[in-house]
Amino acid sequence: MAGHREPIVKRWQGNPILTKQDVPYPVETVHNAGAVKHRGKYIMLFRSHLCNGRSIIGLAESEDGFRFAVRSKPFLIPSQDEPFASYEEYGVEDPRICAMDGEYLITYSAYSRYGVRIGIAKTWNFEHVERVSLITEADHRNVVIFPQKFSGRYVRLDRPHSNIAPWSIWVSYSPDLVHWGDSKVAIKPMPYHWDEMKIGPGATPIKTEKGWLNIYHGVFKTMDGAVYRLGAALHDLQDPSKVLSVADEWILQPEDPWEVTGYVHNVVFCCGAVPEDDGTIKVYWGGADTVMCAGTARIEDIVDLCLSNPRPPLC
Ligand code: BMA
Repeated sequence: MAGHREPIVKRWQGNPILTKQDVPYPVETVHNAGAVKHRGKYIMLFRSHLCNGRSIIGLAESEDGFRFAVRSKPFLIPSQDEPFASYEEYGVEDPRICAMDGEYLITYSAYSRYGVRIGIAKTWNFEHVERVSLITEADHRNVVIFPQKFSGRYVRLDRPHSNIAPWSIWVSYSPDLVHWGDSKVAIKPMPYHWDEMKIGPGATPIKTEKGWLNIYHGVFKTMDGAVYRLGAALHDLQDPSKVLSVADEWILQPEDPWEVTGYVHNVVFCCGAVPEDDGTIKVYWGGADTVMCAGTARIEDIVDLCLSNPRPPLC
């Protein structure tokens, strides 16, 4: 028997795919990018720390999903207009992109003296971008919107902070992208497990035959700090608040030198994955909050991992 499992996510041999040297304006990091395919081209909206420690969002484009060129100007910087300006003064972070009805909804973390909340911006062409709404109070992060409505409502996964329970993944609904409610907990970290400290949604969910694939991050606290890994879960196709299965094992952990060492060591953090017609996906992740990396996986392999060796979603 082999001493290790075949990797589910195969790393691109040219990793890291994007670093601060590729950015034509001054930034210190390039990480945690949302990703989507738009008119045959791959788009990444990536986060960068500036030298003052606050973050902005840039745009990179690619023909093949691996070799990216960065636009000359940032894509999303803190808004000057209210009500957004007050809540974005410390920066905008960790964007996710959801293709919906011919537009792209971008959810991002908005940081300010009042905490962290989630904003939505939208674009149809990645040239113009406009703010839509601030959809949570403090403290929420990691919102992904399902790329389909359910009984006429938008559905999101998110991760509120709480001092009482470990930070879990929740689901909420909205008729209009402004008002959200009917919230329920969906997945909780599992005690003494690779994701025991906290979990949060990662990539925008991907529709598969067996359910919505949710690639999420899970964190384990060690004597040397936290380790961020990626895991996978399946949500019911008709009712995404219903979790069909959570894979017991992670699908990716920090291993390459630029994932193990950097601005924050031992981090792989996913904000986007792009499904392809041949049954594979390209998964994108930030390495050590410093660079962007990519890999490929067969969707069926991740789904099988969820179904063949699950752990309870709420334990
Ligand atoms: C999380 C977020 C992410 C970051 C990760 C590791 O709490 O801030 O943006 O990648 O920590 O530092």
